Amino acid sequence: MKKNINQALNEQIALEAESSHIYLSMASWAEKTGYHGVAQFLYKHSDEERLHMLKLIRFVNERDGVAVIPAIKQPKETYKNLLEVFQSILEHEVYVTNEINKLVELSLKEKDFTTHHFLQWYVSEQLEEEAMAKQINDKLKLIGNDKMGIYVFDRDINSMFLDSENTDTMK
Ligand code: OFO
Repeated sequence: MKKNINQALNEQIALEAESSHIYLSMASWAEKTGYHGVAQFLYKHSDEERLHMLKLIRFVNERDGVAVIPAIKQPKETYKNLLEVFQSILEHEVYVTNEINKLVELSLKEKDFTTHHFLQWYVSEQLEEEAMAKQINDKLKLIGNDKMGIYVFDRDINSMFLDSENTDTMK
């Protein structure tokens, strides 16, 4: 594996680790605030980001690169409300998608077709994650400050959104 590809993949490993950490912090905030459904959803989302990191680590090592296990900075601890949480998630996922696109571009430039093929899984995953984050934000905007709406949202978020999520992360 070329050095610049290895380095770019290591940066993505760090970003997936950071994503997992951010969602873990959000999950903990939601749990403490009484949004138990949202907490469960975010704990699961954090676990998935960790699996995305692992998938990259294993790919880099299998291809004779060197995967670097990153230090992770402490994420934000408190949020104003659920809308702030899910708007941050949407912004973060859009950022991650841009980073994946840059990696895809680099793999093509370097004619590393194996890495290019491997990255297609991340391209699809980001498409799903951005769409889901956008849908959740739309719902929360409709609900506004309606307490009953928030109660139902928290109760139903896992059945509404987790079932459709990708479950073949490690394939
Ligand atoms: Fe790793 O899937 Fe989003 O960030």
